Amino acid sequence: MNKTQRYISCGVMLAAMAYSAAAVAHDKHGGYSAGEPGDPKKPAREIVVSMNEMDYSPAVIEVRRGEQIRFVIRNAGTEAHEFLLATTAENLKHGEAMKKNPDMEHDEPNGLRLAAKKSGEILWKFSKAGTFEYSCLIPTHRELGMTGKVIVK
Ligand SMILES: [Cu+2]
Repeated sequence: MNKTQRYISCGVMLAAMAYSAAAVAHDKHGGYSAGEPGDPKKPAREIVVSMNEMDYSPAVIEVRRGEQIRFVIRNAGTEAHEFLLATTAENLKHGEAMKKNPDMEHDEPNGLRLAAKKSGEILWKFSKAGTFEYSCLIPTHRELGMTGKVIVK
C-alpha cells in the first residue's frame, strides 16, 4: 500500500463503506448521528476538553437540546489522539474500519485528530436528544479508556 492510499481520508473511506451496506458516520442524507455541524454566526457555549493518556477530561458533558457548543480540544498527551462525536454504535463501527486503516485521517465537522500538544475546535449543534459520545478510534485507545459521554436533554 503506498502512502497516498494509506492516508486516504476518512470521509472517502466512509463514503465507500456506505455503498457496502454499512453506512457509518454519515447517513444517506448526509446527516450525523450526534446532531449537526454548528453555525459560526450563532452563539456557542465553550467547553474545553483535554485529551490525555488514555482518557478525556471532562468525561461527561451535559447540554440542552438545541444548544451549540464550541469544543476547544487540547491534546495534553504524548501521542496523537482523536475526538469523534457520534453515537456509541457508530463509533464502534468506525473503530472496526480503523483497525484496517489506522492512519485514516480525521478532519470533519464532527471530529478531528490532533498530534501531541496540538489544539483544535469543533463547533457542534446538539439538535437531537439522547446520549452520545466522543471517542478516540486510534486502535486500542478506546479500549484503554478514551471515551466521553454527552447527555443531551
Ligand atoms: Cu487516542
